[in-house]
Amino acid sequence: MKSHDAMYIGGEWRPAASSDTIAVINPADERVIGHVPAGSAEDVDAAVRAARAAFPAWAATPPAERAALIGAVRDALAARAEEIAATVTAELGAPPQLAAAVHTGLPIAVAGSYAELAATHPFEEKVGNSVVHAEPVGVVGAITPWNYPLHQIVAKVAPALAAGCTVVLKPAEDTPLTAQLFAEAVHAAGVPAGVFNLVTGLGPVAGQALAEHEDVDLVSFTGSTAVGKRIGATAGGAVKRVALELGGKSANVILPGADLGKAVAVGIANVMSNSGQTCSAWTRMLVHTDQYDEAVALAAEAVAKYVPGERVGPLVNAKQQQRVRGYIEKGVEEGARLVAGGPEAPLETGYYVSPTVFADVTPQMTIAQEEIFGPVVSILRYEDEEDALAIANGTVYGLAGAVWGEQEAAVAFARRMDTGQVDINGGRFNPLAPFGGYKQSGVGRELGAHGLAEYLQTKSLQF
Ligand code: TXE
Repeated sequence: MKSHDAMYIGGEWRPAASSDTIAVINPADERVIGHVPAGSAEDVDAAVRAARAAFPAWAATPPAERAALIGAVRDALAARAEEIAATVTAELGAPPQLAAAVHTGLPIAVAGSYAELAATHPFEEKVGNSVVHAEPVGVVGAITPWNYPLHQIVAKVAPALAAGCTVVLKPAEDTPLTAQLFAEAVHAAGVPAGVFNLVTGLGPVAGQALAEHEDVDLVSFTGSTAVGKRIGATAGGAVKRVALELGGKSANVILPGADLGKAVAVGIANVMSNSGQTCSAWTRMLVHTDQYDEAVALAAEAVAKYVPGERVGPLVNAKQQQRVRGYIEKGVEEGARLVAGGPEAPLETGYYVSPTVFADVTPQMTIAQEEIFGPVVSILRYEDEEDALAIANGTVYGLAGAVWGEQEAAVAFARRMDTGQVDINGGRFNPLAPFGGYKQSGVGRELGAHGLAEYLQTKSLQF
């Protein structure tokens, strides 16, 4: 893998302030595949200055021109799709098919959606005797995680640029090579210098410096709830805008009228995809007591198809592998019944975890409350719909969910769920629909017009 030994700041690759580097490791074979600079507060400051300098001209650029440049970024990404997919496979461990379809195809579609939205969004609106202008918030500090390396970047940078904001990106230290490819695409597209800047580095160093920088107007963060809370507190203290996409513990509610076989199979597939490293994963399967044993048998059958090293990749790093194995041990300790998998690593090399299914999970168990972020499904039993609703809503999170059943009943149930997104009988991904959390899953929305609105502030002129 090719890696830059520099930061992308002010339209060029510049050496970092210090010579410290971060090794990038392939989690499937534990080999070092590259090094990137470990950015410092000094690098972050240089990037924020570049973004500030570029802001007035970019904000004043007509939306149609911004749209054309975002379209050019989309095309530059599409032209290098194979290389992007290979890079995601190398630094995240995603199986090639997943890397191509989800990790590459999906963010390219999201970039395309913002090229269109930037061109069509009404940045000016008449409200009675007022004209309301939607103006860019300013300089954005974007901090992204490793689980969907390119998607997380595009979901922040594309709407920010569409709004007329300029950006400093601090990507996750585990997956910086995809971020460097993104910076190359921005450069190739001809986006003006300073509009997008990349600082690689560690979270508590470069990430924290960006989140605390006084000349950043909006911090958009996706990652752990613990870090998100800290960033939210800092932003609140400084009275600056913040968007947080945090953890989840989503419920997959199977109502008695559902196609049980399909609901269980898709539910298992949803969690096994990306080795369970998806904030919206349906990690709690809720089944009516009359269908419980059948669902558990179907789940055991379905999960057997997910072979580590083939359909299921490793976890991103040794720390995450340990963490997930620890949760599986905890599940056993607290009395849940292992139906498949377990805490032992399935392969000697690579940060793999066995696809695991737990039955007899009760709502208060740790594995039913905390985000595990691995290929682990908990199957819970409910007595009636009210019980199912209480269980579904009974965590601190509220990011996503699924309901299976007769259409009207499923929609009625979904409307009572405290969560930001619900798939009814296996819905399809929609890049225009808002994505984001209720409760401790976050603040703000990504994707579509709602995602764009995060980067805008309004000014009313009265006549
Ligand atoms: O997250 P971190 P980690 C959850 C998931 C996972 C857990 C831990 O449950 O098991 O978080 O993952 C940067 N100031 N999610 O440790 O540390 C960091 O460099 C500023 C859910 O990898 O939150 C990276 O760029 N930034 C999630 C980003 O924050 C800081 C996706 C995320 O890393 C920082 C990932 C600091 N003090 C993990 N410390 C989702 N919602 O999709 C770290 N960072």
